[in-house]
Amino acid sequence: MSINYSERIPNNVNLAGDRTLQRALEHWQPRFLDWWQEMGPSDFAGHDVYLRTAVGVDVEGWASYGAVKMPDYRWGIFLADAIPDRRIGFGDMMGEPVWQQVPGEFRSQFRRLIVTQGDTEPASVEQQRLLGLTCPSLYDLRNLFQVNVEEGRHLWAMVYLLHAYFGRDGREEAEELLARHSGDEDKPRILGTFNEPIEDWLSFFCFTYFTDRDGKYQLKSLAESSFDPLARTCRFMLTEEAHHMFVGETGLSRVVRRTLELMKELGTDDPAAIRRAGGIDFPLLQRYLNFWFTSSLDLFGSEVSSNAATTFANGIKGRPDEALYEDHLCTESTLELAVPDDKGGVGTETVPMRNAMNEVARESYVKDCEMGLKRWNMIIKRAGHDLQLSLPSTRFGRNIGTWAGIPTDLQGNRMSAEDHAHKRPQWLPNEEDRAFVKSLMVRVTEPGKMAGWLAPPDRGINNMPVSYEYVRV
Ligand code: BYC
Ligand code: FE
Ligand code: FE
Repeated sequence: MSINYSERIPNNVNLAGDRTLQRALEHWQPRFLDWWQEMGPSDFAGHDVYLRTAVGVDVEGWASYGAVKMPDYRWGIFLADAIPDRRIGFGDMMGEPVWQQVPGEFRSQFRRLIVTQGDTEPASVEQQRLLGLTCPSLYDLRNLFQVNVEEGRHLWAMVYLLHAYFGRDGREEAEELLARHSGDEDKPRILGTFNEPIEDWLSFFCFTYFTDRDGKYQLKSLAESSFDPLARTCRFMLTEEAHHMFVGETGLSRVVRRTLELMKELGTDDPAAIRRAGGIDFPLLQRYLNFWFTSSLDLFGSEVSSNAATTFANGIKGRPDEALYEDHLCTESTLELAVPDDKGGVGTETVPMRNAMNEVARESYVKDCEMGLKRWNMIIKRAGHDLQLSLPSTRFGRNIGTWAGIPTDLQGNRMSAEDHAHKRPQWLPNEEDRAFVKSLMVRVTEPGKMAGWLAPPDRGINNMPVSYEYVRV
């Protein structure tokens, strides 16, 4: 069904055909707008931003581009087209028709997952609220706002499901999604990474590279769900998500390229010299990568999880790209996990596959993360340097799961807590790093100009030149 933009809430779910639901969502809409004004991007409400808006749900040509003031963005409800005769693809009910309603016995599990997914979307907007004030270029400012409005729409996607399929407690959860806030002492967001501050653009690029990519993998898992409206919502969200990770990957590439330029100009890779010239040295970049990668690993949950086993068995949440696996039941298979042994080393434990589904998803995610590193390392190598960026061990710096709170080095070797505390400033962003990065954050708003720590992008948005005025006063 095509998207209807003549309604107050644009949608392709025939909202006008269900007056009660439509009224409930129209009641939530002004609260969302209040939240956007209060917690969303600061200072730029009156600016024209060159944004893309969804106009269809086909993979090709689903977006139109044009100048929009963010508060006028048409947030709506868009589901990918239904797949005729779709069947459950994994778990105990494999092969049965998918569900158009939530089965009563799985209601609370679905609600928990949808609320958790929904919570991350506005959280990220809150985390990025002040970044516009220090944008490195108008091109980047526009990308930030594109990501922000789409995360706002992802919130709409989950709120639609809560309202349409969960009745009164769904409506209450939708209110709570606007009441919890990132980093709030009393009412924080649900998952760890979404309470971490994002106060500089290096963190923003790391977040969109690593944390939006967790979004990709979680959405892929939920796109396999037997609850068809959830699967269809997530399938469409994934098409939007690609741009968020593009912002992260190209942002970090541009940091690398700019640093290499400075190294060439200065004839040295000395971090102090690079900092004096206003660039981001590679050891510092590596520490930021370590932090955001590690934090995002936690978002997959514990390696051994009864929640994961239950949601897989019940067809609620599959593995990312379930079709790539041969065995969709996983009743007999097992996974070997690296676990801390009692001699201060690393041992192994064999766990039933269903309980290890979080780890299976995390492993796919790590492989995907490595692609960017390969690309950045290629750029570094081509410039004639031996230095390589890398991802730390998945055992390093964890706060969730088997390795939570266990001190290891970047390779995952265990070590004493004292030794770890001593080395930590070399491995994770330290006070000095943060202060330095902060000092680089100056606002650049002349069309086509870039801040000194960042190379320009290869091309603009939607075939527009890099020097296009992407955000206009
Ligand atoms: N921080 O059995 P466990 C995105 C909790 S990102 C805090 O280990 P389970 C986006 C867990 O909630 C994608 N708490 O794990 C990106 C549970 O608590 P309850 C977001 C954590 O349940 C950028 C307890 O520990 N989507 O879209 O198998 C910008 C035991 O859990 C954490 C989803 O996450 C943590 N890191 O799996 C914008 C998908 N990890 O319930 C957007 C929906 C675990 O016992 N969520 N806990 O009180 C899920 O699938 C699952 O809830 C999780 C955890 C994968 C998160
Ligand atoms: Fe999202
Ligand atoms: Fe995203």
